[in-house]
Amino acid sequence: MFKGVLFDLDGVITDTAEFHYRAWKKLGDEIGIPLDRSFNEQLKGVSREDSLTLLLAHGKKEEQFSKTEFLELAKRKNEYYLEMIQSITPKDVFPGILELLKDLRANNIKISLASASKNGPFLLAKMGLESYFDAIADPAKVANGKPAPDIFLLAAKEIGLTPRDCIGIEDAKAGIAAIIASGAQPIGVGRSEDLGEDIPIVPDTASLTFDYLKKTWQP
Ligand code: B16
Ligand code: MG
Repeated sequence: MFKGVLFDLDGVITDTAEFHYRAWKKLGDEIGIPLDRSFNEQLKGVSREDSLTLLLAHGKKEEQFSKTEFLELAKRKNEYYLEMIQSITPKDVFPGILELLKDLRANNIKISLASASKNGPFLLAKMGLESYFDAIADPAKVANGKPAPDIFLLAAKEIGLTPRDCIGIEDAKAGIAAIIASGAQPIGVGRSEDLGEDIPIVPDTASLTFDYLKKTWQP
């Protein structure tokens, strides 16, 4: 049986993936780089700076901004995003997640956050979920963002486990790749067209029950 679950946040615990999209879209419109939902799939799970690099390349404007301007754009996107997430409450936790966290705790399964977001601790506090988490891996402490395994390796380490004893849950292609590279077993939330045909996928978080996790676990 698995001993730990490594949770992505944006798009798995709550719908902040939508806010990230809207904040990037607002910034993109301002700098003349229109972006749609299909391109946005590439940004999911990817760090703020790496997302901006992808966005500028998408608009063929990589050369147009100095380092200082680049950092200003990343800051501006985060300000738009922060404005949007102020109103998040416990009611915004996705269906099934609270029950799953409670069941995991009742069964002595360790819970760790493996989010690329520097806003993760703020969001968990807003949703009243902090006390369910045994650890929050700090994305500022890892060298490489998703799809590299670093954040999942750290999330497992911080609960005293090897990723081989853990399930990782993700809504992003880069995140699934990161889970697989870490050695943990992935479960995707979303569509197999986006996340892969060869892993367990649920269409939404309501299907993420403790029983489902036990069923997908391969010793
Ligand atoms: P921030 P996750 C990721 O969170 C988001 O999916 C991604 O869109 C975002 O750019 C990244 O966090 C960094 O977030 O700008 O708040 O530090 O999906 O890994 O929980
Ligand atoms: Mg995500």
